[in-house]
Amino acid sequence: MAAMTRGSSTLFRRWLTQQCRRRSAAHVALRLLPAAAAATATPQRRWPVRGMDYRASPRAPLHASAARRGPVVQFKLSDIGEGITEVTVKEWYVKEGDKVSQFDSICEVQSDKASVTITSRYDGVIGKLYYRADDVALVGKPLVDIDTEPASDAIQEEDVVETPAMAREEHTHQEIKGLKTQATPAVRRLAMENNIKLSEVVGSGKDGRILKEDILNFLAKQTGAILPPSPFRETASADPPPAARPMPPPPPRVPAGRDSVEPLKGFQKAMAKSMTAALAIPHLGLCDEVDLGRLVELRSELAPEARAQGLKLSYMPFFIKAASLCLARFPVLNASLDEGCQNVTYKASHNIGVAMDTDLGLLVPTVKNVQRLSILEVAWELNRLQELGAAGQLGTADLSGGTFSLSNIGSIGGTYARPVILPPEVAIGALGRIQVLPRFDASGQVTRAHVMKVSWSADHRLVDGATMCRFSNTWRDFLQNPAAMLLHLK
Ligand code: CO6
Repeated sequence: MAAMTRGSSTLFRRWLTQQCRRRSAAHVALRLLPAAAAATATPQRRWPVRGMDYRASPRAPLHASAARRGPVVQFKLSDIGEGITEVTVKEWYVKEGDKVSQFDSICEVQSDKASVTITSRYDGVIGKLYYRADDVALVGKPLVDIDTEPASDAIQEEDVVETPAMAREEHTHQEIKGLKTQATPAVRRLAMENNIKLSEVVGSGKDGRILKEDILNFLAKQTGAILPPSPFRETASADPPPAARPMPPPPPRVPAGRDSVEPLKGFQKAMAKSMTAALAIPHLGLCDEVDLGRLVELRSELAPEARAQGLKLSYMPFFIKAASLCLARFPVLNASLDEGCQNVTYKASHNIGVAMDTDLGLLVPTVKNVQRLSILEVAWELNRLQELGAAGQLGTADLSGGTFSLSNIGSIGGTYARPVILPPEVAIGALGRIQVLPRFDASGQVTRAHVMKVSWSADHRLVDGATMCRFSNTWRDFLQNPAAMLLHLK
């Protein structure tokens, strides 16, 4: 069997290289397309970004006509969709007195569903900010005043444009003295804070994009400062194993000896809401252990090759794909129950939510249609979601539509967990850390096994223990014999 695993892994490796090449080309094309579109778009264009609701915001014809005379335009926070009525202002990219151009990022706001960048439709000067960072801003209420330029032909009827933060780079084209500068809002902010004009900085990124390093270098040249080492993340391979990760310092939030009361906001508020709803679900629990020896071997062969193509191949894509193969056999675990427990909907798509530990708290972005994806495609998608999660830029589309979830608590060192179902889903699995432990093999000899504990929770109104156990056994078998998954790959 080991020989079979090795033989099939060679085949798999060849196939992986092809897929990586194909994927890289597609990835580049996808990234270029919107940028090209942005460069040629008229100012009126609303950006077609996946997952956002593009319903027209309330019109403000007064602004349009008044702005042509160069008045102060009062931006109101317009409807973001999804029934969102309030957002938290995460960060301002401008301050009062700043000059802004169309498409410049003004601020980033956070709802309980997504992070959204508000961009300017006007050329002008910021007159007033109605909120401070961390304040709660209300939909329909003023967000910012802009003294528009009399000659501005950019006046629109809508108050603000909302774009999901994940698409920010596509909105950062700016014309300054005839030169187009490209930079992310964070880089613009850094420039702004240091009174640096982007038009004076030479960008070292793709197509002349200005990077954070360019700003720091510019600053260093101006001040003669010595730069610290690049703050950009090392590759995944340089990460220490989970158990060896240094403990992050505790945030100094509560002054010693004093209680502090803070309102729940954003994702934390959403977690409180969904976990309260989860209390209404009678959970059944089932735990088992999986010997991942062969998967550990297979991944160690494949990961360097994937890494060479710019992809981090962790264990998760295998766990996710194995779950999807099992959901095809046990569709009741990829279903939802209506409120009165009268009907069950069996979902056609395997949209597998992955619990993610981010600076904003626990988020569960979903890898969509896993039933149609290869393990490699799942890995690319997971990489994308992790990057967005790390940057606090996951949008509504990525955070909704889940049909089943996995929580890898092992990646932060946990061994056992009791996962809580995310309604309207009916099942979730928690995965512990892979430990090297002694186990008996088939001939009764003690061997080194790579053991991972898995804990499942299912909605007992719909799922019985035997079904959950059969699902778990099938999932375990796929992962104990990963070569068997090859037979199901398309
Ligand atoms: N064991 C051992 N090693 C692991 C494991 C386990 N379970 N999981 C990941 N890793 C390794 C992984 O292979 C990487 O190793 P190298 O490739 O050699 O560098 C490394 O740890 C880092 O992996 P990473 O976390 O970056 O990627 P992965 O794809 O495994 O996981 C993720 C992605 C989004 C799941 C993860 O980053 C994450 O956020 N995990 C925390 C999830 C969480 O917070 N769950 C709790 C939710 S609340 O469920 C809950 C019931 C309660 C407890």
